[in-house]
Amino acid sequence: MKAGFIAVVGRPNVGKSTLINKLVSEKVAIVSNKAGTTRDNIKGILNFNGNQYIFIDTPGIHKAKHLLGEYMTNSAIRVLKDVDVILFVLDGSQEISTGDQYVMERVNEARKTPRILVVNKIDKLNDEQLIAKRQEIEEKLGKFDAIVEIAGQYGIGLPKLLEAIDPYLEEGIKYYPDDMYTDMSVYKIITEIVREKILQKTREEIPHSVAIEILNVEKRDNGKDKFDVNIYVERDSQKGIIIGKKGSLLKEIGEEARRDIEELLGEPIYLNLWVKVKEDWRKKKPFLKELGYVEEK
Ligand SMILES: Nc1nc2c(ncn2[C@@H]2O[C@H](COP(=O)(O)OP(=O)(O)OP(=O)(O)O)[C@@H](O)[C@H]2O)c(=O)[nH]1
Ligand SMILES: [Mg+2]
Repeated sequence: MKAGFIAVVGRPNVGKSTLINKLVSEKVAIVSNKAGTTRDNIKGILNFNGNQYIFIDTPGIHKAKHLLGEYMTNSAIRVLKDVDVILFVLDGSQEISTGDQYVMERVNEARKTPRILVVNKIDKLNDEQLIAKRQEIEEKLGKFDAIVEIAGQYGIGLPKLLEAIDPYLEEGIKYYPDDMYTDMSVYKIITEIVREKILQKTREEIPHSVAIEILNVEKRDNGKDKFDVNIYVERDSQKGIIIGKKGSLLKEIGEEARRDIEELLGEPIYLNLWVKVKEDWRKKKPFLKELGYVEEK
């Protein structure tokens, strides 16, 4: 029996959350094509071949422009020193950028932690491009304890990735029960799924301007709990967009979120969504605290 904590870091949108969902075969982390989808560290746990792999999904590391962004980047950086190994994930289909180098600098600050470079999205590369990518990595990022090429979304390269992680797991330890695949609470699952649906159905500034909070939970005699959920946006105009024509978009968000939540919880629920405006909430510390976007001390 071996076990270990594995930080999954990288710049936004490289596919960290998609990879973790695939590894644990459950949807623990929400995913979208918008940078900045993940806002907190979330654990995804895989028990495989007698080993326990505890993956920590983190927000994309970037130069923050507001308090929420600062919290997000700090959450990712904070775990680097406390894990057994770091997976530094790159989008292999894009040129290595200053954004990736910024992540590399943060990884280098956690000097003692072993690091594996994960080149993701190789489904988009041909053989020639892959060879050029290897060269580019050596020139721009230097050496790693291991380099693994994968396409997380399609499960390509994942056995090799687990093999590369194995040497860094600790002998004789197990941290979580076998049937546990995440550390997320029911509340967190609900708010994250609602946020995912909004991210997937809106564009531009809306995905980043949304925060979700559970207002009220009512136990019903029929066993179906009713959740009242607030969706906060920063402007009146955003409220109109999320509600949509005659409430059509909000209805769609609610129905899809409910279906996903019921599947994850294994029981039916009622889900009521409300949209409220809270100006510039991303810059307001007390509100960020209320939402749980505060650093654990
Ligand atoms: N072609 C391809 N696309 C992928 C792959 N993995 C992820 N993607 C896509 O990349 C986008 C971002 O995926 P996420 O998993 O949300 O990325 P992330 O790194 O967690 O992003 P943040 O949470 O914003 O930091 C989504 O549109 C995914 O479908 C892959 O292996 N191949
Ligand atoms: Mg993510």
